Amino acid sequence: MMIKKLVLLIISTLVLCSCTSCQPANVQIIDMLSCIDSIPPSLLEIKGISLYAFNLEFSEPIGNREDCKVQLEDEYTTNFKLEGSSLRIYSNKKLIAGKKYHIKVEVVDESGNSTIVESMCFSKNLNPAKVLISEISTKGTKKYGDRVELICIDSGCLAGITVSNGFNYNWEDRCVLPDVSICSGDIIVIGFGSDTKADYKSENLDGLSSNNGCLIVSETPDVNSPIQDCIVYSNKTSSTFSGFANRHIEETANTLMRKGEWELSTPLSEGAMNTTYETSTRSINRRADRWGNYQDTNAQNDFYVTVTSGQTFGFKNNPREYEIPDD
Ligand SMILES: [Ca+2]
Ligand SMILES: [Ca+2]
Repeated sequence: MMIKKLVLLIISTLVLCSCTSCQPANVQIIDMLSCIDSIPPSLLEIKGISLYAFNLEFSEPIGNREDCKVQLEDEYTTNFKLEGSSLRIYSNKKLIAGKKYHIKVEVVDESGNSTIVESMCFSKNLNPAKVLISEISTKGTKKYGDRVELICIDSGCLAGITVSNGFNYNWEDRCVLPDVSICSGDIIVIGFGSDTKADYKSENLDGLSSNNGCLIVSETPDVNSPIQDCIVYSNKTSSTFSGFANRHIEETANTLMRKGEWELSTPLSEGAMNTTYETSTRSINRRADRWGNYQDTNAQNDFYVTVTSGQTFGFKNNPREYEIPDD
């Protein structure tokens, strides 16, 4: 045993001496010699997959089942299944669609490195409604606050449908809708300002970005959720960040355009819905065809600014468009 350790020490020393200028340094060289994985698994993704199950995806295969501990909220008893780097949690009781659940797991990789993860996760909505953004107000006042109106174009359940101003974890405000069924043609209003009267309210109520911004309706609050609709808006006066005056908005707009959710333009803000003439009562409205069907071509022409006092949150849109003064 002593001889083996001595040989290993000599080899380590030789390798270290011959690699003093190499990167990365000592820790990894010793790890390579001993072939020991010392990094615990990290959580890559967590999502609801049915009304009874969640799936957690880790960075590497999970080892022994006996070493794992899984815990869902108090009233729920659970079972779980391991499959490579996936851990599937099953609840013995039906979950509420679109509700946020607290999950705690302890997992151990094949080398015995353990990690504890605590996370909130939304349960799956199996019959999501389809909605479009029908009206928005980003220049709200106390009387007429910042709002987003959605119209249902395909009946279903709202649970988990999320309206946010950014992607994945990179948003400033959002509203995750509750377990409510709606029918085609139904209209709902989400308030983003603190004094707004609305059916639902955003998490922070800080108001929407007035002149430049993006609003995204995604099917779930999860990372990489399918997108149902979006709007990119700008007053097109800034010379920075592709005309959006803000890096986060520029990045979000760029992602929407790359995904084909909004028409690509150069500079990026050129194709955005123009907010110059919007006010607290002149909201931005989705355009309807002559039969009253809302159009969705993922471009600025899908929207217009309505006339003064023309906002109609909770009701059918006012078809009268604001006429830009000649001057
Ligand atoms: Ca769209
Ligand atoms: Ca309306």
